[in-house]
Amino acid sequence: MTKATTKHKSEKRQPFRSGYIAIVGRPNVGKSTLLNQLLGEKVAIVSPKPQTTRNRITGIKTTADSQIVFLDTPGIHQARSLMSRRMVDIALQTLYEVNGVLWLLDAHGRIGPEDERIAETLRGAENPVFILLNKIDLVSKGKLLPLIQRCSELLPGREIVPISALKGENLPLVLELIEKGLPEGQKFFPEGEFTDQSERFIAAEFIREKVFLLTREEIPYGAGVSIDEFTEKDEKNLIVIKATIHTERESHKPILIGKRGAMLKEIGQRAREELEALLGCRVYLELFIRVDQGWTQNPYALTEMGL
Ligand SMILES: Nc1nc2c(ncn2[C@@H]2O[C@H](COP(=O)(O)OP(=O)(O)OP(=O)(O)O)[C@@H](O)[C@H]2O)c(=O)[nH]1
Ligand SMILES: [Mg+2]
Repeated sequence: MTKATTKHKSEKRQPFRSGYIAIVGRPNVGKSTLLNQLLGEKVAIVSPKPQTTRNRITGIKTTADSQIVFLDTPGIHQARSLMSRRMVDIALQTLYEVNGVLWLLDAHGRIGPEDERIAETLRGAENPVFILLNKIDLVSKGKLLPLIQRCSELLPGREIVPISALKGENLPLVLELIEKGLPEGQKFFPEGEFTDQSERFIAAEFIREKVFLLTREEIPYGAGVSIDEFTEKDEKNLIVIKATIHTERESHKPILIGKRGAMLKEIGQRAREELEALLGCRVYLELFIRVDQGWTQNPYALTEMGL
């Protein structure tokens, strides 16, 4: 007999629900911030620059009543490079594999033609689509109503929730709405697991995030990170990570290294601190830089990076 039936004999316990939910939207609208806030864990990297997320990032939220598997995706935009095209394809493909969609729009930015194109894609969706108007902490209440109106015109008949992913505003309501719309089903992942990304992948992403945060112009967009070594030394409570930052151009290399290696040191130090917190042990991180001319246009190099 379960706890619920002994406690409330007349109350019937809700069936367990589970499913996959895509998080989509234009670049920089706050998709990865939302994923991290919903989970209370950092699984996706975040930066003020658009096109930060390049792969599909899984985040798992398990409660007593449900398991939601969130799929954070790269921003949908007019792709020019091969890498951008692959990123957008990842996002669009995800729409076919889920039980529901969170479509994020930026209340502080412009709602424009790219949002209209996304709306068109979502118009025929049979599963629940929730429109989340994000970054409401940056707009006055008076400006919100016309924006909500605009959203309802873009995609009629769908629930619209104004949120602040950064401040956590209205996120419990979002979770409640998602849960209600999920099909009955079992857990896909064991309790306690909050992502299926490997530690190697997360390590590469944390390093890439620091490149995004610390460098400017086209440098972050031409950078990719691969892990060359990831060795756990249990007896020393230490993980040794050796990673390579691939850069597209010879001219980017001295910038990534910095004056007397200052930039590379800063990238490494910040990534190491975060990795130590995530992995719960000391991390020895060694970074290398390699020029891979035009790797973002090379199909094989992109596949190597999981794109
Ligand atoms: N003020 C405010 N800033 C936010 C909010 N949500 C996200 N941001 C900021 O917006 C920027 C972009 O956030 P991300 O989560 O990386 O956006 P994204 O949609 O995942 O971006 P891509 O991966 O590039 O598509 C970051 O600087 C965030 O701190 C919010 O609710 N309020
Ligand atoms: Mg992102």
